[in-house]
Amino acid sequence: MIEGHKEIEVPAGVPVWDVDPYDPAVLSDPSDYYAELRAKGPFVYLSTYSALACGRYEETKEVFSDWERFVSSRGVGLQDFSLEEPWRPPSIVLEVDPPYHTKTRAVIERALSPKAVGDLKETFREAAGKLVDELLEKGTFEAVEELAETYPTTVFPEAVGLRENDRRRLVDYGEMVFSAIGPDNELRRNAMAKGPDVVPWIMEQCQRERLKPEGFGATIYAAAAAGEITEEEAGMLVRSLLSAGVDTTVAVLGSALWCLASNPGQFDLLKADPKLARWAFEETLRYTSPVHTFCRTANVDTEVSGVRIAEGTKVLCVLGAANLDESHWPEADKFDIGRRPAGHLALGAGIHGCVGQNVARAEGEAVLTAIANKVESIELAGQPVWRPNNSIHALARLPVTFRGA
Ligand code: OVV
Repeated sequence: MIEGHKEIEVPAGVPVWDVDPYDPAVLSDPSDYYAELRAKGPFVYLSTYSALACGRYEETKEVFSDWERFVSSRGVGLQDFSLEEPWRPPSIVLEVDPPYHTKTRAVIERALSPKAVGDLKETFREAAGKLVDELLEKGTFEAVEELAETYPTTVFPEAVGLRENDRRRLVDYGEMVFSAIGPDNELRRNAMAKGPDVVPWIMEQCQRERLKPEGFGATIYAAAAAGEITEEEAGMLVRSLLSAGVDTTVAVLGSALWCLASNPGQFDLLKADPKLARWAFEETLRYTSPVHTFCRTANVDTEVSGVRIAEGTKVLCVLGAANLDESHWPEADKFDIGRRPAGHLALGAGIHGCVGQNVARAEGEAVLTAIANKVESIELAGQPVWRPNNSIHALARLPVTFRGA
């Protein structure tokens, strides 16, 4: 066993590479690793982890979306749940396959439906306008803490219907679940050390009586009342919202600000037409891939692009590399809000594609529209610092200056 999964042989024709994709230095600045991964071939064998990795668009999409051959029920990190006990009871939507997945996915999809999210848009816009006004007042501020973390941890717990909010615990739980999707390295162990403080609080907030009568949580519990799922399953689906809904949106908002601050020409285009906010958000997803890597596990002996993949093989699907693949994206390394990057893999693909994407887009559009309408210029006020995480690509610090009209 290596990192909780079966040791595999190097498939014929696959280059062996000794890079550690989970080295904090690589995680903080992954573009050379992404480029080399794509250049080496459709797959590489990572000797550090005895796993395959792919970063070209076609293969990454194929492996990531084929749930029959490449299952999620054996874990979407390096650990194979059929061989090792996971750190928490597995997610009943992320870490399962059909037919069970179909049932839980339907419930969570209903809770986060376009209609449910549409009803929140005005609240999201108001919150964004107010926050951007406050930041304009400050002028120079720390955009990760004061914008990227503040905004989602204000509007999202409210949308879920949490009676109690604890920004720090929500952010720390996100850090834990996303670092868990990786090897047992120092990053993972540091994140896990917060478990005793954070996990009981999170589990408590998932209970029916801790949720308001309106919100995503209430809709999920309504499915339990209707007999579609059990109360326990409802609690687990609320846990999924709290697992996946915070660190992802924190990451993308910080990265969007970074993209606009470092590409003033693109910010000018956004200002000239604030309706481009949704495309600026989408291009930020493609360009920065807030979830950089998730794994799948081959559940059968199979073949992709002529490469034999044995049952039990862990495949790192490097979404961040696929989203910058120059053979799929013209001028892939350019942040271009005019691009309309349909088909990017930042929200995954196939049956496990991000179920919260309507919520994420509503948050992103609200914030970017408020910025486009109110802010005259965005400038970096210091060096951006990245925050290495085993599956999230996010900034730790981003000092910026907003100037108003
Ligand atoms: C880290 C993550 C992503 C998506 C879903 C979940 C967790 C979950 O707990 O369902």
